[in-house]
Amino acid sequence: MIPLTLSPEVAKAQADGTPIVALESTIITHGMPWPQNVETARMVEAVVRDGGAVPATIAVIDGALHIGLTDAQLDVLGQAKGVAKLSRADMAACIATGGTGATTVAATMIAAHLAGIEVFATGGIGGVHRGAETSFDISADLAELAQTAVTVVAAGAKAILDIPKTLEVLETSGVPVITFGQKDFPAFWSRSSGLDSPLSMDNPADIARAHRTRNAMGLPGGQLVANPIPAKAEIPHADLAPVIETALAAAKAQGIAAKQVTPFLLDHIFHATEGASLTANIALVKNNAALAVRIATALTGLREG
Ligand code: PSU
Ligand code: MN
Repeated sequence: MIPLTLSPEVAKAQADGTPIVALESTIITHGMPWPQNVETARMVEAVVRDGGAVPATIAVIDGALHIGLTDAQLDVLGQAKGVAKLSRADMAACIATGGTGATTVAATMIAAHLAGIEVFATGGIGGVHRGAETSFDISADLAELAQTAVTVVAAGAKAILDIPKTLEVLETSGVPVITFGQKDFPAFWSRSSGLDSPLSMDNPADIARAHRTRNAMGLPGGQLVANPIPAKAEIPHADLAPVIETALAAAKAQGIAAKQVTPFLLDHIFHATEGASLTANIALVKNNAALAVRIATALTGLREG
């Protein structure tokens, strides 16, 4: 098997049976501007530690697959220019050629699974883009959820995506979509997308048991846990809708395609909202990390039982 570079903290957690929560790095390099990206990464790691678990931020650095980054590595990654955005298609090539790259949800799931980590927290997953019927732009995150047994906690899908089509693809690929604490599927910056969530649970222990039951049944793939943004941090959909339309139009006018689409839209919306979208994004990632800790802790209990 490919060698993993575990941070000392992660190695100790594995030896001790302490719950571990995986975290992605594309949100740092392509999802938020510096210095808020590094500050957020540190805050999210602190949330995980405060909950009694250990954070494992994942990235490829000089050809090594890191499970857990040091503070210094986080700093370098957060300021580096031109870091690759890695998904299932290109992570192995990056490792094989000694490159450096940040992991998306898909790549982070693969790495977490290799390291035996079952729970992963992020902001939002990639999904079916609007206009996918002509562009075919569907994030590899969805196919990954269908095949890799990691439970991913996110704040639903962003309104820059086609949320109904995203839910359809998840259903077709057999991915459980579990909204935490409400019936409505959340839409990242807003608590509600106006769509019913396929599943809903109020208890992290139920989510942990559902994860284990799928494993026990031999069903491949993970679960998407949709955790609504805290009410006080929410941006009403009506406020964001025109900003999103402008961002999508700008992407089209500038011929933005493939991997550049999501980072371009996030950056555009950050500027158009004068940072309000980022403030909300930070709040929801922390909220997701806190829930991921509870699920990871519940899973540890099940293993012992
Ligand atoms: N959502 C965010 N911030 C992000 C991303 C999603 O709020 O930074 C990143 C994640 O790493 C996700 C990726 O896996 O974007 C999806 O990219 P694409 O749409 O190109 O598959
Ligand atoms: Mn895409």
